[in-house]
Amino acid sequence: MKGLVIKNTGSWYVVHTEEGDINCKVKGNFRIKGIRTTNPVAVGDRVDITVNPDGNAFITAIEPRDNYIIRKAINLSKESHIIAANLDEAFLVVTLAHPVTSTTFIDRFLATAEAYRVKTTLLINKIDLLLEEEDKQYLDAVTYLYRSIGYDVMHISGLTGEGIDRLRERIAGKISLFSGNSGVGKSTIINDLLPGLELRTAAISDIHDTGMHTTTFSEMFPVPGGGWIIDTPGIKGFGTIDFERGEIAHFFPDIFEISHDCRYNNCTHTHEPGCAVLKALDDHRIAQSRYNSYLSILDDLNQDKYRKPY
Ligand SMILES: Nc1nc2c(ncn2[C@@H]2O[C@H](COP(=O)(O)OP(=O)(O)O)[C@@H](O)[C@H]2O)c(=O)[nH]1
Ligand SMILES: [Mg+2]
Ligand SMILES: [Zn+2]
Repeated sequence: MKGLVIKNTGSWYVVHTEEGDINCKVKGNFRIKGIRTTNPVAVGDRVDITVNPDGNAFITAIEPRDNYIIRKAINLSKESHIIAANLDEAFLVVTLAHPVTSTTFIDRFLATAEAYRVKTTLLINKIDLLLEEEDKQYLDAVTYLYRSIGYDVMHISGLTGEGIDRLRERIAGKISLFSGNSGVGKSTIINDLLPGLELRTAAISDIHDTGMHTTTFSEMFPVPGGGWIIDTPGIKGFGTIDFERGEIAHFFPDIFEISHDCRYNNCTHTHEPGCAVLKALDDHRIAQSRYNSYLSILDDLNQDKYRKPY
């Protein structure tokens, strides 16, 4: 029987089939070549399952994935966790206030999504809180920056419902991943989109004070009329995969475009003479925040190098 993996609780997978949702275990070895993952099967996987006469059900095969997104484990075990597979689109929920999402976080997410070829839209939530002229100008600047790079940017409020109808149209019939820091309003937005679901939402103070949101299991919810939403609770950092030093710029479209004019084709855009990126930074044709995010990934690689045991 064919099905769709809609939940992963660690040892069990819930598979959605025409005969209902079935709890399954995994049989067989589905490791991705060259990557050690904590979960061989991921939410969003299209699978074959077999139900034994004793009632135990097993996932026996996974269809090839169109794409997938991986997060490195927080520890140094070099293991990765597949967050979700077969995505049509990712929505990164960010807030400019309460809490502030850092541009580094945004850019690292976008770069990782570029690497996996997952189309990403920025959802700027809690715009009901941006009332001062200064806040509005900052909203405009952030919106302009990411639109000019080529990303879709939507302004929404999970609280007032502003922009939610447009978002509902966008996700119709698609598999959409929602991600973002804790407290930005993911659950609130998903509840707006899927009435009746009633995911737990939390006051920001709760999140900080009680250290909740410790589960990292993704879950898929059906959209009325077709499509699925994938919620990724508790994912703080996102990415980063094992970028190659010379490859990082490929995933920053604004930097990549200009890097064609660098004198050396192995330019890291940090110190090299004739670097078009450094020149563009000087001329404000590349945003300092984007360049800083680029450097932060480069820096990770340097640190990793020192950490490796050879
Ligand atoms: N002012 C305002 N608060 C919001 C909005 N969306 C969510 N919140 C609040 O932000 C807090 C965190 O929301 P939650 O959905 O739990 O965030 P999550 O951790 O990303 O799932 C809750 O107190 C929500 O009521 C919004 O658009 N405007
Ligand atoms: Mg939540
Ligand atoms: Zn350069």
